[in-house]
Amino acid sequence: MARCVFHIDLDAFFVSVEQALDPKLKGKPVVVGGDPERRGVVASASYEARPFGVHAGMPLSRAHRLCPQATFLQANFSRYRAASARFMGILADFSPHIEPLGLDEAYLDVTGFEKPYGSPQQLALSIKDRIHEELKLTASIGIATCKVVAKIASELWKPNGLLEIAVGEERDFLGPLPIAKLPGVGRKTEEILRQMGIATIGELASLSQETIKSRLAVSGVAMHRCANAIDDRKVEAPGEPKSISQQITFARDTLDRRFLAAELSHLCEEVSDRLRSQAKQARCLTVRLRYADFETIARQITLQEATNVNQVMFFVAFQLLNKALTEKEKAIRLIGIRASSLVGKEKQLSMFDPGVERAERLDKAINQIRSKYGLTSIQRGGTIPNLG
Ligand code: TTP
Ligand code: MG
Repeated sequence: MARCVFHIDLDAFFVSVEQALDPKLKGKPVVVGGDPERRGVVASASYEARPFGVHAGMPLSRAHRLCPQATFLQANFSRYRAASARFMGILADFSPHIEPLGLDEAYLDVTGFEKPYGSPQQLALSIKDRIHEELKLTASIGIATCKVVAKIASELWKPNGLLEIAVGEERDFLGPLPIAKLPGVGRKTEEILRQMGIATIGELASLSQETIKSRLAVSGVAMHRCANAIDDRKVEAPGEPKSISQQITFARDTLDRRFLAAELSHLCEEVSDRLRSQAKQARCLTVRLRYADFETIARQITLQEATNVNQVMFFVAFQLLNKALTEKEKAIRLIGIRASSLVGKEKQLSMFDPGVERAERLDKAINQIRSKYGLTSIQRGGTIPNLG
């Protein structure tokens, strides 16, 4: 039996949440991302700002030049998280088979659940109504027999869209669309395909699998299957996160070690908090640096013992930062930290005072760093040792 898969994506999500809270912003060009005088990028642009060429990922300064009359707002993540939780709650009322893909997007397998509504379209309209009534937001919904077709359909009919691709019509629907509409086809892949004379999904679909495999290896095969609307991926809640990361772009490029260390310390606090809230520990820590010229490097270490202790993470990350700073004297634009190789929290050693356990872990980490980078590379004392 054919499946009935929905892809649901909220329209201009961050902006629409702001417009719902402040109706004066409705129908106007609005950009969420931050102050256009400062560095940063557009996170979300209202549909009224898009005809001016404003889109997500563009520097705010450029968005301001293109559309100076737009209202620029700082992102307010707690608002978006709250709206997202309510959005997912509404979807879960229609089917238990839900796969969130971020804050404003989800797949829903409604096979069999459409019966009481009369048709998949009627069910989709009920979802849209509830989202509108309860959240004052609009959603676009694609309906198809598989994920990839449903996703392309929802994106094609934005905003406030509803597009159903009937069973058996998937390939005819995909055929004329440009290859860039296929998920996973980025600029590089698009260029390779263009060089092969492939501009549409239909042209990609008609290639032999061997031809595409020889140029794009395994990812080419996956794309080729999608282009032929062969997609049996289930709708299921994603597994555990593989890593937790946090990064910050500075308002000004800097080589100020004290400032960098302080920022790193904040990032470690945030990541270790998130690890602890998920009862996870990390075995691997990575510090990423992006220089003023956009060169990006990563320095990584695998710990002998997994941790989620802020102090331990900071000491380790600080050494990785120091090492990178010694290697290159270039101003830094962005710093980030990633905790990966996550494991469930070990059982608590209840006989010990947690403070003792923490100190032991710190000692272990310091010893490990010393053996790797030398005895003088790390010192106890103030939080930010030896910055000179
Ligand atoms: P999207 O669904 O890609 O974008 P959108 O909801 O703003 O607009 P659309 O109507 O085209 O769906 O992303 C959802 C939210 O994720 C978006 O509102 C803001 C955030 N986001 C970023 O922070 N940075 C980005 O580069 C993108 C693409 C999205
Ligand atoms: Mg969206």
